[in-house]
Amino acid sequence: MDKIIKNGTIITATDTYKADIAIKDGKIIMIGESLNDIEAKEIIDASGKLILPGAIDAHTHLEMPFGGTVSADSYGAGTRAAACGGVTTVFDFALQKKGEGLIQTAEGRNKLCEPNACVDYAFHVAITDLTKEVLLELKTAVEYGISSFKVFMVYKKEGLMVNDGVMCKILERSKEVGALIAVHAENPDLIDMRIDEFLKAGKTSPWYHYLSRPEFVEAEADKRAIHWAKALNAPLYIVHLANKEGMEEVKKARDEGYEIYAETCPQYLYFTNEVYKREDGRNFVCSPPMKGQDSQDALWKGIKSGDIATIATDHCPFQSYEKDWGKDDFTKIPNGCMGIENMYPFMLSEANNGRLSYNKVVELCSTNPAKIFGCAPEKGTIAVGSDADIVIYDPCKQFTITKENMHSDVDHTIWEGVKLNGYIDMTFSRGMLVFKDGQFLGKYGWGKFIKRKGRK
Ligand code: DUC
Ligand code: ZN
Ligand code: ZN
Repeated sequence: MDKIIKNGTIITATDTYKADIAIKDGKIIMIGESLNDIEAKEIIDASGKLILPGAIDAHTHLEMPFGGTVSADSYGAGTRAAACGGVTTVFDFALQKKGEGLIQTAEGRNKLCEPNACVDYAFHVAITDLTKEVLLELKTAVEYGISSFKVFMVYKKEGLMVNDGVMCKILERSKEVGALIAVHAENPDLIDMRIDEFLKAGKTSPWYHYLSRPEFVEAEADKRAIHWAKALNAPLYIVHLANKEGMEEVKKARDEGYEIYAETCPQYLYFTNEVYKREDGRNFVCSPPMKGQDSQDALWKGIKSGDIATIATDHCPFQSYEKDWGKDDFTKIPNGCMGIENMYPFMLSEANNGRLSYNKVVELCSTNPAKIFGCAPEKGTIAVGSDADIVIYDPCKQFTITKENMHSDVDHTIWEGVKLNGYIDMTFSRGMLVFKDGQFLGKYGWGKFIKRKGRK
């Protein structure tokens, strides 16, 4: 054996039990009550610690051209921060350029990602130009191992948006080929109209970023997306759900038996729109924006009821000087925040504080994304035969997030000063130790592209 992790408490989405784990060639080979007779090159004592599957961040934007710049974490830096936050698989968004094929888009991004990734990764390709060829290629892309695609209902001026007709065509085709469509739901016409009014009135602070995209702007698009998915009986995944009315619509559709998945992000579970009144409010500018307390409460309720399927980060950070472009005009602030290193520790700290169970955190941050996006059971659980993507968590360690103890390339964090009850001790990616006691120990280029299964 390469490694045995002894004396820890294993947490999966369904079970909590004490056992030892034996690892060989990057896989979990054995799980047993006490693997004392097995020889191993290394024994890791996890007494008093929890052993969890590595998290899957199913929503990142690494070195992505956006907002007049490129998001500040490269594939190397972003996946390094991921490893240090217990994330062992990252799903990045690859934006299709006009005229490009879907596999071509993914392969283009892979050229940047493969030499640098510190953890395993996959791509959702964002469809921005639906030609006849692209419609046909959806099938080939699923066979290639890319089984999820994104559509934007916003970013019209930026050339990323698809209209309702295109969205419906994609949804219909996704059903035929066994793909899952993820949607960013906000209403662009309302946003543009409101931005125009605010700028004309000289209302330029980050608070007006929120007011240009308030609850109802997101809710309308959630409802529209769900309406089309229901009408076509196609599965749908709503990314970064942040509002109460949308949450209620998801719940209603799910209660009616439709396959609708909702993802939310840690920033919506911790911060509210009050952040936009702060001096550093521009650092929190992302889309959709943080919403009011009622929405945050509804998201937590959705977690409890099972109507939130996953937590992911929408990690898309920008440096302070880039955020400062919008000091006097919120429309000039590049949209996006950091979170890849904070998601799992934050959610686990909430579990440690009794807000939800550790099993539920594992389900939301690891098992569900693996199942929904076609990479279970290799990813997303602790089981014999699964990849040894493992986090050892110390529930007694107290941790305060600060820019200095983070591992991304960004010069600030919206999570500055947040205190966590419990923290990650170690992260293993396919059996290799990539994080220990605050230090990144991984390797650039270690991460592998994950070929995923389609839905049938
Ligand atoms: N929202 C952001 O805030 N950043 C990147 C893309 C997005 O949809
Ligand atoms: Zn988005
Ligand atoms: Zn996003």
